[in-house]
Parts: sequence; structure tokens; C-alpha cells
Amino acid sequence: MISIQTYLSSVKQRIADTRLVVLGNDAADLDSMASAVAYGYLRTQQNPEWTVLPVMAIPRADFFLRPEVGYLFNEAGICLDDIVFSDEVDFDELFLHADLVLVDHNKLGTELCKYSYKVTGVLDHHTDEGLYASAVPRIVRTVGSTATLVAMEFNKLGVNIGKDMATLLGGTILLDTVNLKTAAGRVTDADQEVAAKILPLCPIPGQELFEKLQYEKFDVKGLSTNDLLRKDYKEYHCGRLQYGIASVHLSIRQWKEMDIDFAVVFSEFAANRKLDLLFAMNSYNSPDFHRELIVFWQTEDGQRKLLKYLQGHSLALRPVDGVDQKQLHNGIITFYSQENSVISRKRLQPLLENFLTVYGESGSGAS
Ligand SMILES: [Mn+2]
Repeated sequence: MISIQTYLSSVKQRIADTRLVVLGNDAADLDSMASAVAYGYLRTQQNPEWTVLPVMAIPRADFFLRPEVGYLFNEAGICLDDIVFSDEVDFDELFLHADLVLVDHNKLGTELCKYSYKVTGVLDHHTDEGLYASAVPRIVRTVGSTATLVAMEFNKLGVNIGKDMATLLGGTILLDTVNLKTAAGRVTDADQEVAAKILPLCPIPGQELFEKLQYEKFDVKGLSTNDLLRKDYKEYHCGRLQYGIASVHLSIRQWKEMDIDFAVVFSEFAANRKLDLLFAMNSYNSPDFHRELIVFWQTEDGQRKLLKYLQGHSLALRPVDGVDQKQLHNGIITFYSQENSVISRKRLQPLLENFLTVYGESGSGAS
């Protein structure tokens, strides 16, 4: 069994021979990055002649915004020099000869969707968009972590999981499922089964691994508002409307303390990306888990309708004490506490998509 490190460094030397690219989602969180590396490794074990290249969907310069990934890669013996980022490859050239497997998403983002015809495999745990019907494997299943689905593939194909791989997959599952805690509403039986098999192989005890990852993920010291917004950010299109959802790990109150003008920077972030709407889903532990939601939209009418819709879908939003709605030159920003903390981005985004489809059709100017 070769190490993950040996696999990655050998692939990096043969990028031009790539037969298969494994790509995580645009937010490039731990699950996306770890699943891409692990699945690439698996396919190489299965077919050693193939060069299978995991690509991280962010520029290398943005990697520092994900210290939890840096920590886990290091524990799994992965050297960052051997990781390939999206600004280090020429996708046009790669896809002359390579096929594409998507992990942790099942629909290519705007920039890469021209390579849709190259998708031959999907492993994901988001809402199924029903694309790439002929992909093999095509596994889109509600589990806590894509890493769980990747670990199940190791099992299915009879490939051993060594201690480095157990660290990489096990750590990812722990972080994604909030330490396998049922109350957090993310863990499924499949995650539990996989974790029970692979965590004993991992040199670091599960509890310790989870606490380290959680600490790194929620450590936002020294980050600017702009960094906080792009740390874990996804963008979507719905008809003419373009919207973004940032996942941000601090409370609105803390954010305001760190940057008194954060609302203005927020609206500028939206303007620079030509977004009609921008959301931030804030989450923090104090000590219990809390969620908040920030909504920026150009029209007050849109805001009002959206809020009504979200309340109808049990988000249980209420205004945050002491942080008032703000009228900015290009829109309105509002701040809510989201009492129903089970609704994550994975669940909110399909709701928004449904709302915006109807809203877009009725004409965004209609009242
Ligand atoms: Mn995921």
C-alpha cells in the first residue's frame, strides 16, 4: 500500500498524462478537498496505470483561509507542495484527454460547467440535481459527509484504508457530523458505520481529532470581512438572478466588533461579484451551537417576500438584538437569529432556489 503522499507527489510529476480529474465543490471545504484526494488515491489503487489528479477548486493563495484542512493534511502526511490548486492547471488542456469525477457536489459551477460532458462519476451528499445520468459511479445520497461515501467505495472495491487515509477520512467525517452527534442533525447510520470501522485505525483519538479540527475551523482571528466571506463561499444562478451564500464562523455581534463597517464591505462584496443577493450563514458555539442569517438584497420588496417564505419553511428567524437593518446605497442588509439551527446551507440553498425561481418568473419588479 503506498502512502497518500507518495501517490500525490507521483501524480504531480505526471499532470500532462492525467486521465481523470477529481474535483470538489467551489467552497473547497475540508470534505471537498479530503474526498478529492482520497477518491483520486482509490482510483489509482484500482488502476495503477491511470494518472488520477485531485484538483482543489480554489487558488493556492486562498488555502490559508482553511486552517482545518492544513491541520488534517499535515496529520495525514500530505505535503502541500504536492496538492494541485485550480490556478495551477489549464483545464482546457487537461480535459483534452481527461474525464472528470465530481465529489461533494453534483452540478458543476458556472466557470467549469462547459466541461459537463466530461463528467463520468459523482459522489455527493447534496440535493440531487439529476444531472450526469450515465455517470458511473453516480452516488448521491444523504449522509453527513462525502468522505463517508468515499470510504464506502474503498470497502466496495476491496482497497485497504491505512492510517493516513483513516485520519483523512475519519477527521472529515467527525468535523462534518459534529463528532457524530445525533443532536446536531447531520450524522446518519452510514456515517456511524464507516466511522466505527475507520476511527480505530487512526493514530489520533477521535475526540482529540474533532476538537482540533473544530478549533481550527472556528478560529477566525485576524481575518478581514472580505476573508471571512470568501473562506467558505458558494455562488449560484437562478434564471437572471445570481446569488452567493457564505458560511461564516462567528456571531454577527462578534463580526461587528471586529469590523464596525462590515455591512458596507458585505454589500461591496456583493457588488464586486455582480450578485443580486448575498447571504451569510453565521454559526458559532456559545457553548451551544447557534445559527444566524444575514440577507443582503437590492430590493426591499424582495427581502419582505423572502422573509415570509423562509418563515413558512420553519427557519424561525427573529431580528438580532442591537443590530438593526441597514439601508446601503446598493441595497438593504438585515440580520436574523436563526432559531432552527438544523437548517444548514445544504438545506437552505434548495429552498432559496425554489423561491427565486417563482420570484424571478413573476418579475423581480412585481410587488
Ligand atoms: Mn460536503
